[in-house]
Amino acid sequence: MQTQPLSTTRPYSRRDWQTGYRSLEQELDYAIEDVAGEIPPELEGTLFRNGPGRLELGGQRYRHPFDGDGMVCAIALRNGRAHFRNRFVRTEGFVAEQQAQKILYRGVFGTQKPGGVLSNAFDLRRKNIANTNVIYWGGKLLALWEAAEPYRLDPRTLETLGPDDLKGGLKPGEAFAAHPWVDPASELDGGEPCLVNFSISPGLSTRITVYELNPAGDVVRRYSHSVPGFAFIHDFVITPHYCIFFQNAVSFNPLPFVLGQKGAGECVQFHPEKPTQAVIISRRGDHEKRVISVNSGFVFHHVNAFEAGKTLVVDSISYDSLPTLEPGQDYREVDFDALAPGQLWRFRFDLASGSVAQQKLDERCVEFPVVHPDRVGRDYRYLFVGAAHEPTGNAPLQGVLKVDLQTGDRQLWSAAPYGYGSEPIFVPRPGATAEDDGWVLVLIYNAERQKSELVILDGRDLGRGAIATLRLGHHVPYGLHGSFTPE
Ligand code: 3ON
Ligand code: FE
Repeated sequence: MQTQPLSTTRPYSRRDWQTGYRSLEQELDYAIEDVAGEIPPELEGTLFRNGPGRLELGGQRYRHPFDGDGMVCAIALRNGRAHFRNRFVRTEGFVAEQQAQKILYRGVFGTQKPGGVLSNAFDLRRKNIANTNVIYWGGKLLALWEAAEPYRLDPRTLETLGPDDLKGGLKPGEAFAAHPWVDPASELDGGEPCLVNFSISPGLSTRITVYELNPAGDVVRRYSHSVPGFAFIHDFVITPHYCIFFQNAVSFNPLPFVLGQKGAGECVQFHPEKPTQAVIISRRGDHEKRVISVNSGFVFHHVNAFEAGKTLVVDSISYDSLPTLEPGQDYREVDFDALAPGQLWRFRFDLASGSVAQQKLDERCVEFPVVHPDRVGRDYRYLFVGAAHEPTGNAPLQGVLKVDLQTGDRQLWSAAPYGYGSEPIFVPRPGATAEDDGWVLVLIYNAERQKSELVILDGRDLGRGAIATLRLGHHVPYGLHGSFTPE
């Protein structure tokens, strides 16, 4: 009898992957000349991306990349040519630390000030690091971090203009989450687009505040609800009539944070045996709230949601468990095989009966989903998502998966074995009618060159491979979210 050897070959190497977690200290401004293939001339606008640009300071590494200082990249595409620019967001804390050249603030995910527990105990201040998303709305470019106010940047130079209170729409101390959605045709605004975002004010009970902004950037509606217990809600979803929040089953023990032993984020514990509370808030009238329990696993990101009669359909990326770093453990030494992958799920909430049906749509490890901007909150056919190379198991993102929710067809574009992925962005082709007719833009870290490249794919057929590869002259550390604006 023949036995098959256990396969030890992987499409990735952890050593390679790690090299993407280096700070990019330089701020650059140059025309991208090294282009393979052709940038479609109709693809015009600017891709903005945000993420941790600095991962250490004063000889001390940050404990977690989510503590890294926000650095925004802008790749402008015009007439088939491209230009790169990057700048750090000069938040108050960043400027102070830049001057001191040492860590002055504790990070939410466990970065500590030098000097041990004693110098960290009872320091409950938070450094706004503006590192999670960047959007262009109401004529403003805003860098977002979910625990504080947005920072406004000059869209041409990326120079930091300062904190922004949305023309007084945000009260002092109020946060603005990093996951706004644009409702492409808001019913309460005569079909105009409307940006919908939220803030979480955590505590013994949690206040969820929703902000709806018109295209001029005014907060035209704001409404709040309190839910019992602590909440860690990173993202949400909208439909024309509802906002839906997944209040993951977590508890918070502030003691190690207060005593200077852990970051606040490290004091959040996930209880997989307990259900998530799906908080469904009406976007109109008196904004009534409805709560439905669902066994969803832990959800950071949602894909989209839509209404089908009395059913609310929510598509999300779910984890069976949440990773925790052991004291002293380096995040770059992660054992991918020991962690739960993020997987695509569909939840159907029956608003009449309060029952939920759920279904895993795919086994593959995925993160950072995106849909056509005109399909946000509407029944939709296609999604694109950052994906692992192999169809099962937990692994770093190395490509883009396209899922046809109508036929079940899937297409994977992979940059393995040397490419490491990030959030794809879908840009519709001007004048197109088909939902997948556009381009998928994804920043890939190429570990062989130790530099990054922007890959442009054809949304209709990922199998065509890169239409264009724009090779940067340096790396960009693995980022979080971004957006494309035709301007
Ligand atoms: O103390 C409370 C708990 C808490 C965690 C309240 C709080 C508001 C201070 C808080 C803060 C939360 C923050 C600041 C969250 C920031 C999250 C962040 C920067 C990123 C989240 C990313 C999520 C995912 C799923 C990333 C995936 C990345 C990969 C697959 C790697 O390529
Ligand atoms: Fe996110």
